Amino acid sequence: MMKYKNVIMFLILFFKVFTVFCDTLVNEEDRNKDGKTDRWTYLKSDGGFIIKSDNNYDGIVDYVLETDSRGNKIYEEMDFNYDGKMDNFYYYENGVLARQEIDSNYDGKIDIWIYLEKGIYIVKIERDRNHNGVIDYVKKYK
Ligand SMILES: [Ca+2]
Ligand SMILES: [Ca+2]
Ligand SMILES: [Ca+2]
Ligand SMILES: [Ca+2]
Repeated sequence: MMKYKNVIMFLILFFKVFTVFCDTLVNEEDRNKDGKTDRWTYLKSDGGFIIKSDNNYDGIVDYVLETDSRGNKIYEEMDFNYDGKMDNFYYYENGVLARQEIDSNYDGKIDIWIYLEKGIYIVKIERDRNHNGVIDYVKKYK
C-alpha cells in the first residue's frame, strides 16, 4: 500500500522548496513593438528583482540586472559585443560598484578584474594579458 499522506507531504515540501528558488515573471515588455518580448522582469523570493533585456532585439538576452528588495543593484552583466556571451560583469556591495570583471577578447573567460572603492576609486586592477587563464599583471593604487 502506498502511503498517500507521505506522498502528499513530499509534494507539498517539493513545491515549497521549488517556489523559494523560483523567480516569478511579473512583467514583459516589447519596447520596439516588433511583437517579441525584449525585457523580462522577475520578482525574486527575497523581494528583489531580476531584469533581463534584449537591447539589440535579436532575441538573445544581452543585459541582466539583479537588485535587492530595496532596489539596490547587486549584480549586472552585459553582452557588450552582442555575440550571445556575457562579457562585462558588475558586482555591487550595498548598491555601490565594488568589482568589475571583463572578458576583453570575448573568449568566454574573464581577463580583467577591476576593484573599486566607493564605486569610483580604482583600488586594484588584475589582468590576464595573454588570455591563458593566469593573472600576469597586477596594479595596486593604494
Ligand atoms: Ca521587441
Ligand atoms: Ca540581444
Ligand atoms: Ca559577448
Ligand atoms: Ca577573455
